[in-house]
Amino acid sequence: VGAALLLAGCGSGQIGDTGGGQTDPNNKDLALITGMRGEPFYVSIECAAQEAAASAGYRINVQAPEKFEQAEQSQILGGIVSTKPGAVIIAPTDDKALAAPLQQAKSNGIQVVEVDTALEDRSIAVTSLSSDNYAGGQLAAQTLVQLVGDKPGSVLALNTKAGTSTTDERAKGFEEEIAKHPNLKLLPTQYTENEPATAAQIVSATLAANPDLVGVFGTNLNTGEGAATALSNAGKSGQVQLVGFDASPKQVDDLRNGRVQALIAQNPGKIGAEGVQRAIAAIKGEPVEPETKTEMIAITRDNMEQQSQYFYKSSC
Ligand code: T6T
Repeated sequence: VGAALLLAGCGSGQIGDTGGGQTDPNNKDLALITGMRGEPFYVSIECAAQEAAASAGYRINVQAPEKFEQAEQSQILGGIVSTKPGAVIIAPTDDKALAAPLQQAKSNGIQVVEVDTALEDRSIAVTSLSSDNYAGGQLAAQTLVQLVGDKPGSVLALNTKAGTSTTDERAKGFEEEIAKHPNLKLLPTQYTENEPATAAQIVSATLAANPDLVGVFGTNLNTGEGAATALSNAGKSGQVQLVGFDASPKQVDDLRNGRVQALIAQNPGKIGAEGVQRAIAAIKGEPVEPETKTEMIAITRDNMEQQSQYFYKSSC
């Protein structure tokens, strides 16, 4: 850790960088491009980022695609690059497709800061802030195992879109942890394209084909919300244990009313605030830690009232 910190300290964000243009250290304009408009995880990032930018005396232009979708996000990025901010703070919706436009932004002297999701190519962003998503998937599995107890049966994980770095890592952590429990049969992970209705359809079909289903893991907000609907419609809430990821107002309601048994909550406020601070440091040419993993917590009905600081916002 010491060596990694030292390297970060010397780097000013430039070590290992290739193809970066000159950034004006006096540029006071930031841009934040989240993964999806109006979605509580990203709204919580946005609120914290706006506060951090204002208190540092920076302007911040916040934009997002209507859906978690790389084509619209790339278009938004193109528009923002033409306004020449000092940094773009972004949650790339695809770990490969956003690499070329972000490299282009960097070549134009714009510092790239990743929040939440990340590119496969680690050389483009000066820094990356996210939950430890692999560990989050493991935590979800451990929580589900506790909820299921000794009961043998099938378990299903719902991923979103292939190429989403966060949910891919969560699914992997979950699968590898569940494999340690021979009484649980892991069904093939299914993709929902981040549509709650698709998640609901998959869970309904899985229940019909696997009457021994004992647990479901929704790797993010939309998959978990869809799974809760399907289990409730089938009269299976609380019989099939559901562990969700994220803590939107609806997910928290579902935890309270027993449609969901546990949530793995992230800390989007910290990701948003630190994302802005790192962006400002990178613009000024100051040292920037290249990667930070923020904490997560497993919330159940029993401890939820003590953990309300982790609940997400639907508006600032
Ligand atoms: O789970 C979050 C985020 O971490 C993920 O990358 C995409 O989905 C969410 O925004 C929830 O919808």
